[in-house]
Amino acid sequence: MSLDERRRVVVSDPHGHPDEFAAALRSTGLVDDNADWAGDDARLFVLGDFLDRGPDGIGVIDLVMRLEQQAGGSGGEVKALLGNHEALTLGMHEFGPRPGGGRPSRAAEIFDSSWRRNGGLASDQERLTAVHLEWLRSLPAIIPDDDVLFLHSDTLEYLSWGATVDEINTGVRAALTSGDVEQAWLCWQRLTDRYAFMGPDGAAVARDLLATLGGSRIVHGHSIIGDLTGVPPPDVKEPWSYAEDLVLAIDGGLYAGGPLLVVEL
Ligand SMILES: [Mn+2]
Repeated sequence: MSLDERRRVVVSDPHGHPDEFAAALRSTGLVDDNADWAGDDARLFVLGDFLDRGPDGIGVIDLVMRLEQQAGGSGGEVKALLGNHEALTLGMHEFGPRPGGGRPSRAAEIFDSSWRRNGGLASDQERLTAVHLEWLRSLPAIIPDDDVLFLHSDTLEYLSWGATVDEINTGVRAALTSGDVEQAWLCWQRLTDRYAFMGPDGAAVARDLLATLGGSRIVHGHSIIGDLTGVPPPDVKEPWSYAEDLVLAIDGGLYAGGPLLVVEL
């Protein structure tokens, strides 16, 4: 059980769809018709992948940043996690080919092709400001919240950076600000891994990760419920609890025709 008695809501993977994101939040009373915070002292967790695959990733980031500011005014809170697409966006910005920059390096070509294959939009890259970049680089990779461990990705790769939440968040931030293309690439690759809690050992794997990092339940986005369960995304209606109820998947797969689930914990 949560020690904090305020309402706790979680949503993930809005992927460039600010209007759908605002509508989903509006349906649970967290924002009003202008997409301004109306959630009073509620706490909203957004588990990453703001960009790519949808038309307006910057619009999603601007909305989350604005709600962060507004929620504080009424005793609420908005907390955002780093997704693999944020790592990709930062890598593309820093190491991708420069327009008119001549022949790109091999590293630039690799980032560029991966970004294209994963739904990257030039319009998002062009609109990234210094404020967006600083905000993205400051996002934690993991948020522990009382009983819950919030992750973007269903992977154990987080442990490559350390054995505590602080070590991991510090390591990821260092990688994203290192200026080192190898570290930036590894960050994107590791956070793209998935399915760690599936299969017969899934519960044991989840239990081990919770014993290491704390919490009694993992809540993640990233791997869409349709892919985890075989249910077509348009038929997904609710989050999926699995691995002996130690893990909750909440990404309905908006970009694949599924719902943007807003989940009360
Ligand atoms: Mn993801």
